[in-house]
This record gives sequence, C-alpha cells and structure tokens, in this order.
Amino acid sequence: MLLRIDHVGVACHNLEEKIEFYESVFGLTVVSREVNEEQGVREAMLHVADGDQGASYVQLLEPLHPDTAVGKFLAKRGEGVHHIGYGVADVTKALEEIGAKGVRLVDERPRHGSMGASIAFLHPKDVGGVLTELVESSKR
Ligand code: CMX
Ligand code: CO
Repeated sequence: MLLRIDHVGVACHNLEEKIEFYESVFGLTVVSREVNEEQGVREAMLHVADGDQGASYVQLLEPLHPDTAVGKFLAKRGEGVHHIGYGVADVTKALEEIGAKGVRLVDERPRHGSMGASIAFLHPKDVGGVLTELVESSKR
C-alpha cells in the first residue's frame, strides 16, 4: 500500500532560517513554498531524490498561529520531526483499508496538501507515536 517515503515533515520556529540551513548544509533546493491556512502552516518542500514511484522531499513547517497542529507540537516538544508522509496510489482507498483495521483517522476524507497533492493523516496514538500522512501526488 505504501509506495515510498514522500516526505519527512519537520516543525520549526523560523521557516526562512531552516531553509537556509538545509540549503547550505545539505545542498537541497526549495521546489515549492505555500501557505496552507487549513493546515495552519507556512511551508517549503525541498527536493531530496527521485525514485521510480516519484520524488522525496523534506517538508519544513512553520505554524501560522500557536493554536495549530504544528504550533502546539512546537510548544510541547520543540523543533524536530513532526510527521512522515508516505506515497500511496489512491488516498481514499488507503483510508478505507486502514480505517477498517481500526486505526483512528484524523481525516475521514482527503484534504489539499503541498504541490496539489491529496493528503490525509492517521492519528499518532494509533501508529506507535508517529503522526502519519498519506500522500497521493497530483498527476503532473
Ligand atoms: N507526533 C506524535 N505525537 C503527536 C504529534 C505528532 N506530530 N502531535 C500530537 N501528538 C500527540 C501529543 O503528544 C499528545 O499526546 P499526549 O496526550 O500523550 O501528550 C496527543 O498526540 C494529543 O496532542 P495535542 O497536542 O493535544 O494535539 P491535538 O489532539 O489537538 O492534535 C493531531 C493532534 C495529531 C490530531 C493534530 O496534530 C493533527 O490533526 N495533525 C494533522 C494535521 C497536521 O499536522 N497538519 C500540519 C502538516 C500539514 C502538511 O503536512 O501538509
Ligand atoms: Co506533510
């Protein structure tokens, strides 16, 4: 069901500073910057590698407000890995299959994610403490 690691989501206080860090230390390149009001984030995708099933990225996330998923995470745990995003072929079908196995879904239906993707989150409490995102990339 999981095709690849699409991205690792990293929570940070200052997006521009972290972009600069990933560019200068790892030589990564920003391929997309977005503000996603629904998710409460200002974010950037930095390209890591290309594979048979699609590319992989680091997603840097700065909260728009303290009372958001990433804002609360930062207050509680500080900067660091926030979630893992796995590529799937069909996020609606994957949600159905995973939900049927008793895993709590944060999103019953897909939402709008980075670069036109359809995304949905699984609850970290039912995935061994890992906030897990399913990503169906847009057909480009
Ligand atoms: N990883 C692991 N555990 C996490 C977590 C994370 N990222 N975020 C919260 N938790 C844990 C908390 O530590 C807490 O555990 P304890 O009760 O043991 O302390 C529990 O989950 C509840 O946390 P909370 O701070 O009370 O937060 P909420 O219940 O309000 O929200 C969650 C948690 C997962 C439902 C919420 O963060 C969410 O809806 N996330 C999905 C959306 C999202 O993260 N969007 C930003 C990224 C967008 C993108 O990738 O494009
Ligand atoms: Co993500």
